[in-house]
Amino acid sequence: MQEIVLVLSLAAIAAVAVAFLAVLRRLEPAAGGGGPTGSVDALRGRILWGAVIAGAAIAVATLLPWPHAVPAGPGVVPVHVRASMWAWELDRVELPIGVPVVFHATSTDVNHGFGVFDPGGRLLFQTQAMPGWVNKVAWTFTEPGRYRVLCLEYCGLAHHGMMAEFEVRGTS
Ligand SMILES: [Cu+2]
Repeated sequence: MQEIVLVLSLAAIAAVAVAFLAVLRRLEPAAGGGGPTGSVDALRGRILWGAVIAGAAIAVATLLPWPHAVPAGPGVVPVHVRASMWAWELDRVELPIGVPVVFHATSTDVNHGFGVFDPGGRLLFQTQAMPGWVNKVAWTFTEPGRYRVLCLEYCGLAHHGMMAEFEVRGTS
């Protein structure tokens, strides 16, 4: 499903780009080109293409590593997360340090935001917990301690009380 959405999005982006380029090609050069207006147009064009290239570079750099592969295999610890108004169910509450952990998050009712906070209260990562869908998010813990799960998507009256905890311990 996500691959279909990606392909459709890329096709739509390509269609918009083709239309944009077709309009650019049909534009007539400024009257009396070469004069002051021509140089302003040339500068505008350089700024536009500079912005396009910078935007593409920033988008790619912030999406790395690509393509967001979720680790799998015998060394990976799976944790199944089920959200419902207004509680979290995790099938493991003790997790190891230094090993990839993959959280499989889903919901039994409405959308919830699965957010994991370190012992200092800093948000480490989050994903949506959605009914009828499993979102996977991978994390390798580096510090022991008690971590908290909070809901980051408003889901009703007791949303603020929707929390859980798990312990991260060294493997030795
Ligand atoms: Cu909520």
